[in-house]
Amino acid sequence: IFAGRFETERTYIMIKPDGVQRGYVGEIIARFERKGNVLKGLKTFQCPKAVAEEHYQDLSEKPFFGDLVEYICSGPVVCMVWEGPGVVKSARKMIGATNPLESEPGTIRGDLGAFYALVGRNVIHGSDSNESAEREIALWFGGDDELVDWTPTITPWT
Ligand code: 3AN
Repeated sequence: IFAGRFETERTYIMIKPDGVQRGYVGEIIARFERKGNVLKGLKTFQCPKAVAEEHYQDLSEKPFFGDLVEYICSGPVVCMVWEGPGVVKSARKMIGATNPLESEPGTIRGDLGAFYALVGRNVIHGSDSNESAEREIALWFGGDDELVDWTPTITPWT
């Protein structure tokens, strides 16, 4: 992929139980595809408590931690690995602010987040750094056999 000044990198994206149950899986995948990112891993997953606790380990002291873990485990999530130039940052921009009430129109949370929902029910997760991305990919995917290393044969508009 022609990456210009951006590194080609991977990020971990997860559609949370509210996003899955409200029927946004296709819409969200379409947005990442349209941006030119490459899908390297995809699965539905019923998250065990231990995995959610490890994923959110940095928030373990927060008052909402228990509720957050319960919410992530309340129904299936869709786990994805997307690769692209600068994808960690661009995905965060596409996702929007944590609170759907504050996220801009045009972002996933701004367009799809429900205004009546609690702040944490925000449809989607995206890694906040390259280090988090690699940690989260290793946590949510059971090794490289769950990921496919491929490059599109046609790269449009280069
Ligand atoms: P983001 O997902 O935008 O990176 P973080 O990393 O600050 O946001 O928070 C991680 C997750 O914790 C959020 N996605 C959200 O589900 C939950 N969370 C954050 N702040 C709150 C809060 N005030 N109340 C409940 N859950 C929260």
